[in-house]
Amino acid sequence: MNKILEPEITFINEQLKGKNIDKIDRRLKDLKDIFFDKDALSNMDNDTIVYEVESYLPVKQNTEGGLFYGITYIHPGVVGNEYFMTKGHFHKIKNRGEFYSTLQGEGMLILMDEERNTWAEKMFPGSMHYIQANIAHRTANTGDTILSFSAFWPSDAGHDYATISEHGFSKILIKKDNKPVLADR
Ligand code: M6P
Ligand code: ZN
Repeated sequence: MNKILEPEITFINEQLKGKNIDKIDRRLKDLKDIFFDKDALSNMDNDTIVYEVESYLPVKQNTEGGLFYGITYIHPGVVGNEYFMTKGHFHKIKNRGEFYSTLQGEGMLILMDEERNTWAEKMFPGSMHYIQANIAHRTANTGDTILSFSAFWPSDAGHDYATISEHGFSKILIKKDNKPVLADR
C-alpha cells in the first residue's frame, strides 16, 4: 500500500474540523446537582451555557484499544462563589487514565481519589495533566475568558457521573478575595 491520505481531522486556529465531530453543550439546567449554592442557582438563567465539548470519537463507545479526543470550552462565570465547572466523573472502567492539555485561559483541574481525598492542579496555556486511573476529575474556569483544553482518553473508559452527582467532590473550588481556594463543603 502506498497511499498518502489527508488527516481526518484538523485543529487549526483553535478550530476542530472534520467529519464526525460530536458537539454538546451543558447548561445550568443540566448541572443543577453539581453546584453548591442552590439559591444562587435558582436566580440564574437556566439556559446559560456553562461549557461545550467537541469530540472526535473515531471508534464506537466502549471499544477496547481505541482512543478518543475532545476539546472542552468552559465559559467564565460563577454560581454564588463557585466557579463554572464540568460535571466531573470517574471512568466507568475505573482503571483508565487520561491526558489533559490546556490551550487557552486559566483554571483548575480538580482531582479526587476513591478515599475522597481532593486536590487540584493549576491549568494555564501549555500545562499538561496526567490523570491517573481511579481518580475522579473535573475542571473549573477561574479566569475571565474561556478556558479551553484538550483531552485524550481510552475509548472503553466511559463516564461514571452518578457517583459525583450523588456525593460530589469532598471539596469545592470557590472564589475568595478574587482567588481560587479549595474549601471544605
Ligand atoms: C474532557 C473529557 C471528556 C469529558 C469532558 C467534559 O473533554 O474528559 O471525556 O466529557 O472533558 O467533562 P464531563 O464529562 O465531566 O462533563
Ligand atoms: Zn475522563
